[in-house]
Amino acid sequence: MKIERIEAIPYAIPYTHPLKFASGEVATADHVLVRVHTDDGLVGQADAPPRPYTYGETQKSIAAVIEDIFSPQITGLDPFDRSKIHAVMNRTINNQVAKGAVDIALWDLLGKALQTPVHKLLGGFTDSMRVSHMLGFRPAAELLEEARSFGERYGITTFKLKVGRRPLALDIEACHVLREGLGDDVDIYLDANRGWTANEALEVLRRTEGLGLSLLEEPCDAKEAMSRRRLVEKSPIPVVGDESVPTAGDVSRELLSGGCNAICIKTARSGFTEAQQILGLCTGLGVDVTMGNQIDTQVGSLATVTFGAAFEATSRRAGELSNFLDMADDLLADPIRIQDGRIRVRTVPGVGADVDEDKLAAYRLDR
Ligand code: MUC
Ligand code: MG
Repeated sequence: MKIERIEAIPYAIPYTHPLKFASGEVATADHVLVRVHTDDGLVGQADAPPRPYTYGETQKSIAAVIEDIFSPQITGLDPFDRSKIHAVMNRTINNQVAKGAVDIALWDLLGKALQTPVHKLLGGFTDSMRVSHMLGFRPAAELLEEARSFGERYGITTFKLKVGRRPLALDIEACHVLREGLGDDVDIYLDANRGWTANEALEVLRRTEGLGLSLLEEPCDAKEAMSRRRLVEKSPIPVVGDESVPTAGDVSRELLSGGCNAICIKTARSGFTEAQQILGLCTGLGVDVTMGNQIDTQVGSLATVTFGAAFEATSRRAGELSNFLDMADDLLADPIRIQDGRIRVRTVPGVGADVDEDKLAAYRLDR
């Protein structure tokens, strides 16, 4: 079997409720659907969500690097020769989201070729993941209403609150209102997307003491290494590296330099192959991991479930899997259902993210 070509299809689907956070805002899913075709007619696919404010990639840059650089270099290779394919792609530095999507599309292809669900190829630990819902910037009362309604409708009991605002009192109030309104059994954790300084983050930790917040993600810029290390040393809760750790090399640098002591794994920027390397590194060092969301569509969320459910360490915590609920529509032919706070893996060969071709035709931007 040989790779015949790689397609990078740009498309746009609006959000009904745009997500706002410290580093940006998403009002439209302006993503790229990546398809790897083989000479015997198999197609593996994956979703690439550009996040220019996080990694510098755009919809156009992802489509261009895949079609102009990766596709000609990879065409003719056997899709089972993943190390060779990665060595070829790694000649181009960065472009993590483009590489991640090609990697997931390759795994999808292998699952189809082997007639096996990819969550089983990866590890097959369990068949579903608990869902964590991400709460964007909104007034505290609206946040509580949103969390309550997601709890009632979907059985979700874990919430990640986007913080990193100034004045700090906005986020501090939101933490208090959510804890008081949701009770002690709900897991609440924070993600500042580098919005604060280390000292501001420490002040927030002091002023939310006793609320039982479980994690603090990317509180300040990890490049400010000295103050970040001081924050990690003083924080009573784990400090999670997210956008500072897209690769296994970044993970080892940040853990060794004390820039974080827990790691967010995102399949959208690490694919399944590098996500496995990151997971191995963390498991070996005894570092906790979370399964994050890059504001994914249903196609992307299914990739996260496929990976997260495959391993014990990634199944311990609820994965961030519900951003797609705020989109006006999606490409997935058989929509994801959240039942009792969980999303199940697909038991079909591959990742199981089959796309509705009529919807793709309606939302694609290249025709
Ligand atoms: C997150 O966890 O930070 C926001 C930007 C991005 O790249 O991912 C999201 C969520
Ligand atoms: Mg984050």
